Amino acid sequence: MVLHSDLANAVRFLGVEAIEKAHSGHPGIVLGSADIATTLFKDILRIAPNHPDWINRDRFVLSAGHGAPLLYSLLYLTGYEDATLEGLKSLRQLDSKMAGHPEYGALSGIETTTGPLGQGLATSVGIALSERLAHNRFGDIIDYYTYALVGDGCLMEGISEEAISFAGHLKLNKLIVLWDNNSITIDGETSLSTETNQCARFEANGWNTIKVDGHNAESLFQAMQKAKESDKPTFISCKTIIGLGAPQKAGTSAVHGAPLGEEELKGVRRFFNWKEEPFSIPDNILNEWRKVAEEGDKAYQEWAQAFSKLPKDLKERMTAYYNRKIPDSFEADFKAFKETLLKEDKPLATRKASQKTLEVLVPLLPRLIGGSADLTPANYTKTPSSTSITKDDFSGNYINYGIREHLMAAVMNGISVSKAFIPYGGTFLAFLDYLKPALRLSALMKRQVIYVLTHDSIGVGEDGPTHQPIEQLASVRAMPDILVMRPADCVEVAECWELALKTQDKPSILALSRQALPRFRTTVDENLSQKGGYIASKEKETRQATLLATGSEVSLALEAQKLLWEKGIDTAVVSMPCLELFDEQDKSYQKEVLGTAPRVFIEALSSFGLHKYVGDNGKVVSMTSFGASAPEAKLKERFGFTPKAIVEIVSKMV
Ligand SMILES: Cc1ncc(C[n+]2csc(CCOP(=O)(O)OP(=O)(O)O)c2C)c(N)n1
Ligand SMILES: [Mg+2]
Repeated sequence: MVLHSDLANAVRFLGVEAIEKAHSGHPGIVLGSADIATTLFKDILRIAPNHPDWINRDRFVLSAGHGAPLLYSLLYLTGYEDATLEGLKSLRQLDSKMAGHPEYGALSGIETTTGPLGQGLATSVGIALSERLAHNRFGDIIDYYTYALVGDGCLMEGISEEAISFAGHLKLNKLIVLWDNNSITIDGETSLSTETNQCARFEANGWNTIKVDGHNAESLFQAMQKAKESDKPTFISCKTIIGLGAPQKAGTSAVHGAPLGEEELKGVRRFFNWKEEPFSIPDNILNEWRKVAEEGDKAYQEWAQAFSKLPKDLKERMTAYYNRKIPDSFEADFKAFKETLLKEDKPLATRKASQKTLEVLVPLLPRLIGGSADLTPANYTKTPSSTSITKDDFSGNYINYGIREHLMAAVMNGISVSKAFIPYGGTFLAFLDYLKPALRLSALMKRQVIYVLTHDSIGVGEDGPTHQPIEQLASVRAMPDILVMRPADCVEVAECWELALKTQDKPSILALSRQALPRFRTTVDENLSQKGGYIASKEKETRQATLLATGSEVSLALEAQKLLWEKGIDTAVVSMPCLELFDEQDKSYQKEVLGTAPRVFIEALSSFGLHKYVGDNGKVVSMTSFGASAPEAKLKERFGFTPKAIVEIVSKMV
């Protein structure tokens, strides 16, 4: 007979031996949370290791990402094909699928990347919300639970507050959070830095709470069963001992983040009476664990049967959603829309052009789930076809995130890894830094998440320097695997939205203006933004100067060009909506666009990263300080963003 403790010990020893072999890792949580994880994976989770992509599997998020070996051991034991003993033996080594922290895409059982504390908890809110959305659209065929294992650290991070209050508000009752309550973090006891009564805090946010002994399998099982029946999200405080069994280090921070060492490991073996060789699991224990896969197969087959009996149109709709199919009619419909933009003769803020685009996209793509962090009327993210999701009605397609930018980005990650939907969400570009850690995970996970960041320069005007972005765009341009786009007129906005929708393996940022901008594009036949930069207005005969610009500064460059022509300086204007895409073009194309004449790059943001486009003899006209509170026109004059100022600079260069 195989006991719960045998199963848990298999998890423990695979984990700590892997850490020992790697000479690095976090054994404390592996030893301390193995009982919680064993109950969850053996008795509660509905997963199918042989069908890891089953869309209705329960989701498990290891928010305390430093416990990665715990997850890897569970994935191996329950029979995920890609989680191997060899993998465990190469934990944390170059090219191993078992990295220091769980990386989305590395192993099929990793639901999201975790490691930055708090992110997993907030992402799991998005995964749980996706379940509600999909359940509403497709019915009972989607009804999974989402479980997150969090540590003291996750609960101390600010993002946890946003996550807890949002999930409580929406009554996401299929979200169950398990707290590895060991009262220890890296620096020592949690009493060094917190007094928080976590259960009271969760209850105040509308959660159901349960307290259990985190080493008692029966109580853990009862608590998790009860949690599944709640009409609110549930927080289970599982009291544990970090590094359980380590003779000197258990219950102390010494066991948090360094291998046990020979002596301590011997002690742990004695404590649990574990006599197996490293990485060796007795057949009876492994067989018992592998029953998870057998039961998973059955659950999956039953579900597949139920799916096959659904009405044909529902099946087709679901398949299209989960395969991320863009409807066949999209190209023609969107082209027709772009043609209407050529009638747009009044200047239009690019944020408003974005709304016009969304007015077409939202009905065309029901997979789009929009939202804003309480700036809906400023971001123009809502359309007549958008309906807000409420705690009583998940039929909508728009999320009022409240003033929770960081949570918004993490929820969008959760929605994105759930595959059915494409999330987009808005805030001001100046507040990008409030959501940056989650945006970084969108990029790291290569997920399609669309950030609509408006009020993209000193053009904000009177709200002043707190609301005027300077360094934000440069900071995201420095990030790998993300498209940063700053369209210059209504046509470019539509083109950039098209790129964001078609780029399914990266997040996108659309940086949009508050202020109105004239349309300069006269054709829509080709998506010119796709090349990242292109000649917006050619020189008349022989190029003597080139003005490069993005967003609102393109129309400024075009005005300057006219004045320069009057002065006899033959100038071309290049629009650069996406530097990343421009950098990917052939050298010959880049040379043709940039030309050999002196170049000036104009962008009313930080110059960081722009000099390479102008060469040694070029100039960058940018912000070198924070902005100021004043009407837009005054600010442009003060900071040198007028046609006259540009003409003066160019005149001295040619
Ligand atoms: C955002 C963030 N800040 C800091 C860290 C570094 N870090 C990793 S684990 C940890 C302590 C976590 O304590 P707890 O969650 O209680 O884990 P335990 O020590 O109990 O395993 C810290 C500070 C991190 N991973 N992410
Ligand atoms: Mg802890």
